[in-house]
Amino acid sequence: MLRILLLAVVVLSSSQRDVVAQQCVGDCDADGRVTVNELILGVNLALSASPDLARCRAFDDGGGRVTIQLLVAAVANALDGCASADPCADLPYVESFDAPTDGAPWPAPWVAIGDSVDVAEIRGGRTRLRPLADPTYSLARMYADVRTLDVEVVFRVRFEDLSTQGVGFYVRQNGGYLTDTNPPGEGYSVFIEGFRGFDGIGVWLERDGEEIPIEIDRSLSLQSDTDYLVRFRVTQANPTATRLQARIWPDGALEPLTWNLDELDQTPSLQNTPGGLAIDSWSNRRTPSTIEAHTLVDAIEVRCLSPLDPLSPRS
Ligand SMILES: [Ca+2]
Ligand SMILES: [Ca+2]
Repeated sequence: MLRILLLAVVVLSSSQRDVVAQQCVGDCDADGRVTVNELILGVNLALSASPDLARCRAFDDGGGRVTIQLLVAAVANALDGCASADPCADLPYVESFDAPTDGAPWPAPWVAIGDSVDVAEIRGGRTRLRPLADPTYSLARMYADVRTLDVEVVFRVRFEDLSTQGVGFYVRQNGGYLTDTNPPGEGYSVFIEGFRGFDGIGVWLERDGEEIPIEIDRSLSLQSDTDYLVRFRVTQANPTATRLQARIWPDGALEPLTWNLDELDQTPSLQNTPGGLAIDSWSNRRTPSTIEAHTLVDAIEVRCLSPLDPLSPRS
């Protein structure tokens, strides 16, 4: 039975590879390759009535099942390599969060990661996110498996209590949460903050689960309960460096022509490394305090900047 299914998957993969090879499905240990052992594990999980997907999240279809399409994609990734997948396959990604019902969960593919989300819901056509107070680092993170590499992101952000809060928006994010997951969190982000005695926008990276500022513009003057728009561009400048550009302006005002930040970063593990989207809600309040304020993110647009994409803004 196992051999027949594997054979069927291999045959199917030749015709469906282009359709499904958009993420590194089947790469259980996230080492950038899909091995025969990982394929066999996937088939065994597919044959199980109640698959233990903790053994390999890279075979989860999002609903706790291993579908034939996922197995086909895994074979394609085993043959072609993970990096060969089309980096624009999931893009553009546009989400208005205009859910009809207040209190609805964030729409798929957004999921909470890290066990630190207290509130994550839709209210008034936008997201509300709030972390659980932690003894050392109060950070809620939502993740979306939307493949990004060279991209431009625009989103709207609002703070209920800017003096205690920050909001991060990650691309190339690997689905990890700080050092709590294996592998730990990695990615590039823009971070808007007001909790350290200045109002700022920064470009940051997460490496081995540690969030590190690359550069911060501390010259802003932001306010709570006010809508801002943020544009964040991440592009592979050359094989060893990524360019990170970010700007913020009040919603309704004319968008500035200049970037607040325009930086290069050479962290090896983040070069040419695709990943998903993540949104962080940070609070400087820690236990035994509680956290009452939310951060609100809305109107997300993510566009591919690959020169292969005819709709790319770069062209
Ligand atoms: Ca692997
Ligand atoms: Ca909305």
